[in-house]
Amino acid sequence: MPHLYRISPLGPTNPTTLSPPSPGTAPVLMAAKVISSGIRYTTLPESYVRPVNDRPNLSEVSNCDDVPIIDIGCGDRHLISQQIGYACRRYGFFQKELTWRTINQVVNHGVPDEIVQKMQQVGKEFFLLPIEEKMKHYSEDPAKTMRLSTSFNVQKEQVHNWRDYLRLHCYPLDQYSPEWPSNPSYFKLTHVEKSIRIREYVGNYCTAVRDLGMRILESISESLGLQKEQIKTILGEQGQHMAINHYPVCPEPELTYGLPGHTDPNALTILLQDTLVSGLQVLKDGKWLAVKPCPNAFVINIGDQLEAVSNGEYKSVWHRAVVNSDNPRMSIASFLCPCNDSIIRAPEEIIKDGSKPVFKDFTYAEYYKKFWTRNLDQEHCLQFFKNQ
Ligand SMILES: O=C(O)CCC(=O)C(=O)O
Repeated sequence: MPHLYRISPLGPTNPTTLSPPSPGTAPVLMAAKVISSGIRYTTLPESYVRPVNDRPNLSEVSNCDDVPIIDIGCGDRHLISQQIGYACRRYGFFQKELTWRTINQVVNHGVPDEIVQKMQQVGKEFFLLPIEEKMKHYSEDPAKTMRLSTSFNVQKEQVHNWRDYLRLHCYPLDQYSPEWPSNPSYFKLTHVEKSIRIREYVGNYCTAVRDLGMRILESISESLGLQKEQIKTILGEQGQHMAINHYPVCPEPELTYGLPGHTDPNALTILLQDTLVSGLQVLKDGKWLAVKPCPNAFVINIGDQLEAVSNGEYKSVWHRAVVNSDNPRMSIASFLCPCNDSIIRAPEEIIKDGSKPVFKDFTYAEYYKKFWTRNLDQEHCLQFFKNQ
């Protein structure tokens, strides 16, 4: 049966024929909810236009020149944890009045170039697939473990974001990789070979990034004066998700976001930026600053769970993605997420004598549920879990 997609409310008002009918089949009138549909927009559809007081003001954004760069492969554990601690505290704990939160970049990270390039290739090729192929994976249900979607939370939000994304659960690999898309196609490969290839490329990347994330968590633990394994123990058997974000060329980038300002609900995010096209911005002293892509580096964001586990000493970073009218942009975010049943609680060692922990105890499942009931750009979700 042909797939018929309605554009409303996410796209132009009239459905558009995007692909010619295949020989011998009925014409497929198709228009997609996603924005990577092949339509070249000349104006921004109404549902993406932000109110005047909530626009990116791109001309006022300057470059962030001092994102700490940490050589994670230097072999000196003590130095790494000192640098991570410094980066995490720098504007978070010691200068609490500032809104700059914790973001840093790691180089010499041990994820081989070839694995990174293949991952980027898969991401790019996926979003170049014909719309009908991509839409096989479309869903607006955040509970799905593999889905193509758009914006952020289309069922809840008032204004949409100029982003499509493929979201994959990645750990345990054996459990989730069989449900990943078996396209993009690699020339001259059989269907079976193709699906092996994508699973191999993406799977290798996931494994390498997970290993990097675990090493960073150990350093973070040590930087807080805790045992190396302590934070990992609190977080339990961590899940891992990936968002391959695709931001198509946008006709009016001043009027919308790829993703509005938010912090990540998970523990740690390992972000692979597009090497050529900028778009990531972080909040510092109440101003948005652009983080230029740094070759061979991952951007590391502290997420809400590490803010809670560190008793608010390390802050989760406010960041956003802006779009542009010249080039599409891709970013690949890998999220390490506590086990659903883990009790998120700061260890006694880092709670000052006699004081109440900053946050109530909660499970990650509770937090994640709350996170998805909101719009991305609402009040910080951690506020709901604060001790009075
Ligand atoms: O595209 C980016 O640089 C940021 C992506 C992001 O914030 C996210 O996926 O949560």
